[in-house]
Amino acid sequence: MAILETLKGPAEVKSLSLEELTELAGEIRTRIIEVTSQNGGHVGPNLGVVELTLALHRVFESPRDQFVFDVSHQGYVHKLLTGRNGPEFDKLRNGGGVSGFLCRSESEHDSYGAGHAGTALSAALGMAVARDLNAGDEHVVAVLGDAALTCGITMEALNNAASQTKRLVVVLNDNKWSISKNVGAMAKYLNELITNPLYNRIHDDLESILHKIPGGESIIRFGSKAKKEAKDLIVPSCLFEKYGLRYIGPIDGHDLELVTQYLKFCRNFDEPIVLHILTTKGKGYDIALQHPEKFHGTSAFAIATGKGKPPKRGVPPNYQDVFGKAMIRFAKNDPKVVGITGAMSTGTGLNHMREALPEKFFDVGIAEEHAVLFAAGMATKGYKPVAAIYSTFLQRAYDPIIHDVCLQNLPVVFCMDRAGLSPNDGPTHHGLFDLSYLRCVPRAVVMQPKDEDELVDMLWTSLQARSPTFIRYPRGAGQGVPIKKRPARLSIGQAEVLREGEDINLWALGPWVSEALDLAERLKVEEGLSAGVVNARFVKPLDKALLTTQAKSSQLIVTLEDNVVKGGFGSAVLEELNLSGNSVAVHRVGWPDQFVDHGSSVEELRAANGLDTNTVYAGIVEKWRHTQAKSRAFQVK
Ligand SMILES: Cc1ncc(C[n+]2csc(CCOP(=O)(O)OP(=O)(O)O)c2C)c(N)n1
Repeated sequence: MAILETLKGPAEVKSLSLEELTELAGEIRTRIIEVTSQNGGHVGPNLGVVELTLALHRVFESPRDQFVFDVSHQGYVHKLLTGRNGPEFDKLRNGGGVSGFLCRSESEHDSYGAGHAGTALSAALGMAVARDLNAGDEHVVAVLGDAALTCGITMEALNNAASQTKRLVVVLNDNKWSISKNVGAMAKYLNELITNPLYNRIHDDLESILHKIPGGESIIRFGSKAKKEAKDLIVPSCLFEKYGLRYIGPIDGHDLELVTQYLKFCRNFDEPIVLHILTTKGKGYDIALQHPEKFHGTSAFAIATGKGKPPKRGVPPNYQDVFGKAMIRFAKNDPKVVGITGAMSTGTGLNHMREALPEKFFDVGIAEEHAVLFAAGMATKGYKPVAAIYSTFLQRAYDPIIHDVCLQNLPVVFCMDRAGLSPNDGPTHHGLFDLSYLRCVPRAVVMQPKDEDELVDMLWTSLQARSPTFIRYPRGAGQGVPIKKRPARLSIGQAEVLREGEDINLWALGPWVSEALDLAERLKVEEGLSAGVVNARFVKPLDKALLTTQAKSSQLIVTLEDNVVKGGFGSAVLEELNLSGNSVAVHRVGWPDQFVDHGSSVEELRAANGLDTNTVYAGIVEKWRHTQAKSRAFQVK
């Protein structure tokens, strides 16, 4: 029977021989490839950390000792070793299955949840300091990818670590890749650590250095294999040492025994220590090795070919591609238009620009705060920067949005991808808050297109604006409308009436617009109601004139949005009506005041949160009846 199937918990990893562990590593790889080929997921990062994760569980005692994985997209192996190899793993990233990230509510072995990059070192340091205050003796291990070092927060934590605790193990899992090839000076520096002959010279003196360091003897005992094969180094002049952490490595992160020995050494070390391991993204699956960017995170694929399912015929182009191609069009005609991404060129569609106009494309690394400030700086010199950042990751740049873009009134265009749900990724990735967090910022113009053609209009309009603009749009396919040859310049703050209504008016945003048209028709057919539909387009500024007119001419305004209801578009409508003294009934449709789990599809999650078409329809009808009953009661009085 396969070892993985019999494994009851991480403690059992300790009793396996090296041979059995090697077999187990193979089984884990097979399991991950099989499940991700069905469900999609982070294939490459997980195949790259199989030996590391086995070694962590060999050396430490989870959950007593705690692992903090950065992003935690590479946590599948940890899940498989900590009792989650059952049907829940078959349903990875789907409803009823385990999350694609570590999740505190999922297992006691997930000591820290994540999904955004750069959080591990700070959180691990906090845990280590709390342990020290409690006089505890458990270990805390932070596992960082090389790209975590492009995150400002990681550097802030690094600056703080040595002065706060004596015991913290940091594993730097260096595979040279972020999602794309890692960028910037830190990537070059890590490469230098691996290749610089100076360090290799120090390698030769390793034994004498190890004699002077507590625990070093154990590595010497482990023998010359470690020294020869893994370029063992202790580099006093390296960057981490300047920050006050000891540094050891780089070593081969796929040599299980070697990584185990080094982790044992780190475990007994009485200063914060960085263990630098070298791994290969996609290890054990040739196709992933050949296409590291695609297999960082992929949708379902055929194992034999690596190819995804062919797109269904007639599926419209997705918003990301429409955006990326429009960027090329506009940037070719205007030398001031530039595109900025925080390590997400393919996800956002800016990869089109990376290929076509590389001199106008800027990948700043996983550094959203910096991306926004960088854009602001360019805007002061007359450039028209377009920062393409997922809604969820833009949360990280809230202060620069307020302090550096809006307060300075700089014309930065924000293209907020993944506004709405990112179903398989779940709560760390849903973009359900941006309307609430942007609507309150003075000068921000906030909009959402009803389709991909209007996205191009909004981009064009924003590039002409002299103030900050924010365009949000969902993941995936557009509505299938043709893209006009010449984009339209929209009038900022003007909504579009798509259907007139005397009883009810549905004010919808984005994908809800086409849904609202269906709802309006159903209200007519089933309830005999005259329901109008407005493509709101702008959440800020709102089309106040149209809103107040409709507030007087109809009896119910319904708002529909992919944002939390609290503080979102519907709240803006309520506030406006209140300010203008209109007491028309308002019914808000949007996401509830809770974190929305991961699930198989948008439809599944909408149904689970009362947002499927039938429930939304029933809610509108109920509100309408309630409004009528109230007005009848008022007339009787
Ligand atoms: C704040 C933030 N921005 C962007 C992302 C998207 N993202 C997920 S993983 C990843 C790359 C991580 O690279 P690395 O840490 O080196 O780990 P690897 O996948 O190479 O093991 C990025 C950019 C994110 N999760 N969080």
